[in-house]
Amino acid sequence: MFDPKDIRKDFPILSRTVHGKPLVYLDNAATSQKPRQVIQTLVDCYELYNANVHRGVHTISVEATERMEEARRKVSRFINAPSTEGVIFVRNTTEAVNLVANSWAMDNVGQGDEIVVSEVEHHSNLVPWQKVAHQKGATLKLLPATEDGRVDLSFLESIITQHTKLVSVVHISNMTGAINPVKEIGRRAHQVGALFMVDGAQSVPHMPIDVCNLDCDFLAFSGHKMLAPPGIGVLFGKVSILEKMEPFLRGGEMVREVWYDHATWNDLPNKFEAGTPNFTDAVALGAAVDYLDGLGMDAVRQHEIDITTYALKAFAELEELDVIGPKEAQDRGGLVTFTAGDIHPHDLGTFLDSEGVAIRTGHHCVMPYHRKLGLVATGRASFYVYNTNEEIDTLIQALKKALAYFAHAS
Ligand code: C6P
Repeated sequence: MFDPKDIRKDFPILSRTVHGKPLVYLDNAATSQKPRQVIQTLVDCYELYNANVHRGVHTISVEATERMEEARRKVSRFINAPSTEGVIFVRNTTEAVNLVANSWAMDNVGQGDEIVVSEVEHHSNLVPWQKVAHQKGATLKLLPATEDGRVDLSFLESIITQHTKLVSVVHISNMTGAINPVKEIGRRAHQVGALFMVDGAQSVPHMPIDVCNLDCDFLAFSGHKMLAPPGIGVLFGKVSILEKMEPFLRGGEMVREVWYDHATWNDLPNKFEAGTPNFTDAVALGAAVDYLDGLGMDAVRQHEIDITTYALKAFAELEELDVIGPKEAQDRGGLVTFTAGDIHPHDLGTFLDSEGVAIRTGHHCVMPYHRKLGLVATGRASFYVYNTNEEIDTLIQALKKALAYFAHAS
C-alpha cells in the first residue's frame, strides 16, 4: 500500500522546520530529498569499503568494484536495458547529452545535416546541439509545441526529414510538465534513419521506463532527481551504436593498451568512464533504485497523477493564477508551473519560503520557451513520493496569503 505519510518517515530532512514552520518541500523537479536507506548506503561506502574501483586486487577494492557493478545491474533492470554494457555512469543528464553530442554527433553530423530538438527543451538538451550545429555546418531545427506545451505531432513529417541525423527530445518537460509522445517521435526519427535520444531527467524518476519499448537509441537521466546523491547520472545507449563511438573523455580506465603515441579502447561501458568513477554515488543510486522498486514505479506514477489532480483543482480555484501546460494530470508529470499576474515569481517564492514552502522560481533553464510565451520567470511546485495533499493545502494557503499581501502592497 503506497502511503506518502509512511514514506515520509524515511526522509530525515522532511521533519525539519524553515522559519519556524514545517518544511513543505515542493522543489523535487530541481532535486529530490534522500531517504535514510540511501544516506546509510553512502555512510557504509565510506566506512566499510572505500577504495578505488576496477584497479585493485585487494579486498576492499574488489568489494567496491562489485558494489558499483551491482548498482549498474540494478539501474539496467530499472530501465529494462538489454545489457549493462549500455549503462554508462556519468555525472548527470547534462553530461550524458554532452557525451553524445561530442562523441557521436561530432563524428556523424556534417554540413547540411539536421539535428532536431523541441521548443520546450531544457538548456541541457539544447546548448550542446547548438555547438554541434555551429561547428559542423548543420541546422538545428525545432519541433513546435502545442498550446499546452507538448511536442506537436502534426509537425513530425515536415521537421524530421531525410537530412535529419539525430532527434533529441525531452520526455517530461520540467517547465510545462507535459509528457511528450516520445515513442511516436522516435518512430519518425528511425523512419528517416536518424538516431533518437530521450532526455529522461523528469521521467525516469517518476514513471516506469522501458528503453526497449521506447526504442530510444540514447536515454539520459540524473540520480539526484530520483532519491540518489548529486554527481551521478546515467547515459543509456544501444550497444551497437556505443561500440562505434569514439570516447568522450580520455585517460585512465577507458583504455585497453597505451603506447606513447596512441592507445586502444576498453570494452563498454568502461570506454566512456574515464578516470576514477564516482563509485560511492553510483552505489547510492543502486540503493535509490531499490527504494523506488520497493514502492513500485506504477504506484509512484499513480500517486503523482493523484496529487497533481488535487493540485490542479486547487490552483484552478485561485483566479489570479495561470497554470501552464496540459489541463489533465494524466498528460503531465508531477509538477505545476504558474504565473501570478504582475507578482514577480521570485517575490512569490520568497514569501512562500517564509511560510516554510519551497518551490522553484525563475526560468528553470528553459529560457527560450519562457521567452516565446512572453515570460521572464514562472513559479513551479513539483511533487514526489513523499508529498501529501495536506502539503498542497499548505501551499494553497500560503499562496492565498501571498496574493493578499501583494495586492495590498501594490
Ligand atoms: N532540471 C529543474 O529545476 P542535470 O542538472 O544535468 O541533473 O539535469 C539537467 C536537466 C535536463 N533536462 C531536464 C528536463 C531537466 O529538468 C534538467 C534539470 C532542474 O528543472 C534543474 S535546472
